[in-house]
Amino acid sequence: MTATKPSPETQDLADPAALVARMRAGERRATSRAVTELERLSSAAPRLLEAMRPHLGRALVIGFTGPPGAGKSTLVNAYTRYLREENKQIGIIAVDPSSPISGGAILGDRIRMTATLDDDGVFMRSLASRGHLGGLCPAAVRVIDAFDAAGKDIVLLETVGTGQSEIDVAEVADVRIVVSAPGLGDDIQAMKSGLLEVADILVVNKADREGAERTAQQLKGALSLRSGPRANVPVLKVTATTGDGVPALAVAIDDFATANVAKDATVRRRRRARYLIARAAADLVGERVRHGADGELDRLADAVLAGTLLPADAAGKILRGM
Ligand SMILES: Nc1nc2c(ncn2[C@@H]2O[C@H](COP(=O)(O)OP(=O)(O)OP(=O)(O)O)[C@@H](O)[C@H]2O)c(=O)[nH]1
Ligand SMILES: [Mg+2]
Repeated sequence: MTATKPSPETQDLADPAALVARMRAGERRATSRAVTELERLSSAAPRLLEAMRPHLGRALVIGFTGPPGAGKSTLVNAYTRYLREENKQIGIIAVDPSSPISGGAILGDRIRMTATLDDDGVFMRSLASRGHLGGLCPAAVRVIDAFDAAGKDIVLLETVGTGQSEIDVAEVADVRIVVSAPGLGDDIQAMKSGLLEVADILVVNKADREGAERTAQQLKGALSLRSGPRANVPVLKVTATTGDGVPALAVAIDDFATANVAKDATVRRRRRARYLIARAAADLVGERVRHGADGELDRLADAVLAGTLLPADAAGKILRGM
């Protein structure tokens, strides 16, 4: 009998510490393997995370969110080029809200993120936010850890700003950049409500287009209505396609990080862990409400209909029964 030769995957995973060492030495295949295992939360993931733990906490996570088509991918590409001039090691995570089947946006990102091609200092991974309604997926947090363990200095995280995702980005990223552009119409209205709340820096991209200055003034106007630190959020005009304005954005990011990002890695990583717990809790409650305790749920629904119980109080009852 001949023993079957172990596959490269099995070999990679047999010794997680060796895999992490190879990641840190810049071996792309090793990083790719780790990212895939963590993304899928495979059976190898816990041991891998254990081997990574001593190396976690260095990477700065910068989130880019904003309406579809604002130019987030193009900007991430331009900023990556800038950071590569400074010899920074970069990890990019693009969360694709579309179905995992279409794949269209992922292909588009690859085309726009040309800085990631043929450069060993850049590693990019697209994730589908399956079932998470456009929100960030918990898998993204694990991929951040993989990039961090691989020695990336900066992780750039792109998500489309729809509903849940801006809240998620706010919790996960150390620096939050909201990207808008002229001509997005009603999206500016939407940004005023949700996205503005989470922005550390506002970018008006497509500054080469008519209306960019007006968009910038509108955003400044909306910001001036708030009090406290949110009133001082910088609004920067950028042309991602040419790179105009990217150095000024880089300075603004550095300034923000120096002044506001906790030096203590535990503080930053704790926020991400809290996000993961909250997401898991929300999933559990959702499961329970949808699949468990049908009779109880109907009873509570009738009470809500009768006006004797508020939906939030009904949710509290379900939670206490868990
Ligand atoms: N004129 C101009 N066009 C730009 C600029 N930046 C991006 N674009 C174009 O805008 C379109 C959308 O750019 P993307 O970078 O894919 O935008 P996105 O926000 O990542 O889009 P989604 O990920 O689909 O939400 C592309 O056709 C880009 O070439 C810019 O600075 N000026
Ligand atoms: Mg994009």
